[in-house]
Amino acid sequence: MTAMRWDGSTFPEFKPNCSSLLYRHLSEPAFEQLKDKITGSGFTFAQAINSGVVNQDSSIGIYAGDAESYTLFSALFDPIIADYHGFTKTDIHRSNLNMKTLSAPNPDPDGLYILSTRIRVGRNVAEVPLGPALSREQRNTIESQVAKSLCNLSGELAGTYYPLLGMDETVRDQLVADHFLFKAGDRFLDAAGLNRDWPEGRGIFHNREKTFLVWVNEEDQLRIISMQQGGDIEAVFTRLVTAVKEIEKTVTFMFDQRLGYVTSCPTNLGTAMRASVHIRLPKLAADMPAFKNIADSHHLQIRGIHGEHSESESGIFDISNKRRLGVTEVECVQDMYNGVVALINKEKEL
Ligand code: ADP
Ligand code: IOM
Repeated sequence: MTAMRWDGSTFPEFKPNCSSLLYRHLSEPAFEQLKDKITGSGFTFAQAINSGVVNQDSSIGIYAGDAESYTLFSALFDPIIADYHGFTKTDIHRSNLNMKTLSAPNPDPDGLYILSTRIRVGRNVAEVPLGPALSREQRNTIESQVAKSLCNLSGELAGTYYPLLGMDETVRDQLVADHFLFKAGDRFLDAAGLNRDWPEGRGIFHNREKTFLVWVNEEDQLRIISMQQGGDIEAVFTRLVTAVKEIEKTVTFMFDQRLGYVTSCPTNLGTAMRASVHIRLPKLAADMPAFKNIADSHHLQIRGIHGEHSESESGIFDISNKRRLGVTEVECVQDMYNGVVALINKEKEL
């Protein structure tokens, strides 16, 4: 796989229909100030914004290669972070994993709208660069350390690690189609340097029921996932919190006092949590302005049925919390729950 590259020496050209946060916040003076900066792990400003320059349909378009990227390139990261999360320079990350403070009873006990619920967090290992700046050896070491830690989990979390290298293509395609595994060849990740040496160093761990899964070395080094059919959000959250606490006993994650868990994409900073439902809303789908209005007022993001950059099918959408930094984990799930209740009420009304 050869990633597309732009040479980074002159201010990038943006198409008239480009609406990425990179386009919105990259001024010519900021570009001149940043273009020759390079982090301690050798990550350049051109690498940071390459994805958004070559993929002009990016929603964000910028990636960090290490924790230092967020300070060295702060003239661009800070306004993007403020725009996406509503998080300013004086704000501080907050965490709350206390299930008792969440109020999210199943919003669809009869199973008329919600097909499945999924909550994931992104995590990266402390003391090494993030995915876009990792060397092949560093990536492979992370894979073996993380796989070893995961294989020691017990009870409901016990499972098996399946490396992508050597995985049968039909097995892999089925895991992707069933929404368990990340897809190959994502052009946004490719241009961010996240698909180098593919498929080496990547894989998926899951328990027997596929209700607890961990992606290894995709956009983040770990994506810890809890998911199941139906709308029992509290059960999904409880399993996720248990799993994260267990993994933290053996793997130290990259963490920053202000920005929380450090992730390669600024949208995932803080909690790195995306709580979503796959939900059937055919009537609202026919009235997108009303749909978007409810989504915006509840800080929700609307994705298609195969995740980011995919389309909806048969009136089914992926609805999740948008803000992840400056809000706690409980608030992320509460945002999703409150919004989903509002969407179901509107669908019933139509
Ligand atoms: P991420 O959630 O890690 O940001 P994506 O948006 O690409 O990444 O989603 C990854 C996969 O998870 C996709 O196959 C998507 O359809 C699936 N997915 C997301 N939410 C749900 C859900 N509530 N139920 C089932 N699958 C889901
Ligand atoms: N998180 C990342 N995959 N995404 C925001 C890419 C983009 O559209 O810029």
